[in-house]
Amino acid sequence: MAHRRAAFLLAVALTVLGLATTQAQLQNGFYKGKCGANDVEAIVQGVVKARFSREPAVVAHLLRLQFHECGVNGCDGGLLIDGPGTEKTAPPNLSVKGYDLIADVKTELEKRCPGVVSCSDIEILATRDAVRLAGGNAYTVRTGRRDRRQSKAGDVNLPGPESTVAQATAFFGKLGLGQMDMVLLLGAHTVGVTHCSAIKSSRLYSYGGKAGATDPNLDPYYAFVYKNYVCPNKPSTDNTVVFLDDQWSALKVDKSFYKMLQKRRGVLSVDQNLYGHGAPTRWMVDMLANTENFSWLFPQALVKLSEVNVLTGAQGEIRRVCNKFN
Ligand code: HEM
Ligand SMILES: *[C@@H]1O[C@H](CO)[C@@H](O)[C@H](O)[C@H]1NC(C)=O
Ligand SMILES: CC(=O)N[C@H]1CO[C@H](CO)[C@@H](O)[C@@H]1O
Repeated sequence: MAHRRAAFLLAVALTVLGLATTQAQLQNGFYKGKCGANDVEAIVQGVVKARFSREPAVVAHLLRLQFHECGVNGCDGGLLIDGPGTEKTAPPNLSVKGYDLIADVKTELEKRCPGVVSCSDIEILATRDAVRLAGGNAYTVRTGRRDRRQSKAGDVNLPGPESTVAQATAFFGKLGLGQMDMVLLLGAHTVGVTHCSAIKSSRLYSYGGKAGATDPNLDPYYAFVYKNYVCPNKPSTDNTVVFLDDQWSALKVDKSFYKMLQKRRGVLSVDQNLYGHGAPTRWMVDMLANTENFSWLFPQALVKLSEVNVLTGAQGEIRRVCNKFN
């Protein structure tokens, strides 16, 4: 009898705990009815759409922003805080863009319902909208994230462009993401650019630290084009822009990235390594290049990334402006 009562009380306690945690979880349409008669997600979409029509590269800016946001202490708005000493000021930030778009969306929302929509949710919603505008599938994201009152440059430990599959896998593993998620998320390199500085020494002119050596994993025709036309070996080309994917679909969210890897035309080593001989990820690249699965698997991976270590409920805050704590 006593046992049964104890079991019953335990069940009640677990239910109450369960409810308490459910309350503090992300939800579909969290902002419905919370911004007067306004549709928060439609407002975000409107701003992204207007920007996209004059600056299609915004899809690349936002995808990278979501990675640098969620990959460091979770999707908590920490990347957006102005320095000194914040995540934004760490070296890998140098080329992250899209901050101004997040600020524009925030301004629009604050006019209608101040203090309601978090900056971290804006980042995730805006990226979702941009992916769709750039030819990706539409997808639903849950909302209700809160913004962290902390942002430290010292926490930024993102992998470098020459990472091996093992190193990259370990990084994504710490975020709770598997190898397939990683291969899908690196598919974001189907849009956007890098700079010659990221490939000159490592791939074109001193592979493996050997002066004059070219990376044998790079298609010889591409190596020729890069060396002679795009990134000639002189300092002035360091900031020359190179598309991460092929020139013809460089701003389209599609599976072409994986087709490039099959031809040894991945730009960054970290990308081409996914298709290395004997790499555990090689079959995934083939599968994504040879099927239409990327269109629906990519959104799923983005959603997983968007839910890494989020704050909800009464945690954190809703910032008034995205680049400063309240
Ligand atoms: C091992 C993981 C990764 C590494 C080492 C890596 C590295 C890089 C590097 C070196 C650049 C070029 C930066 C520059 O020269 O300006 C870049 C650009 C980019 N990355 Fe990644 N990345 C990784 C994962 C991701 C993920 C998970 C996403 C998104 C889901 C992403 C999205 C992008 C985008 C869209 C760009 C182009 C940005 C633009 O054109 O503005 N990356 N990445
Ligand atoms: C990808 O698509 C093929 C058929 O198009 C299917 O057989 C396969 O199971 C899919 N892979 C994954 C990981 O969903
Ligand atoms: C926008 C921004 O804060 N950029 C900073 C990125 O980090 C470097 C130092 O690594 C700063 O000099 C930039 O100002």
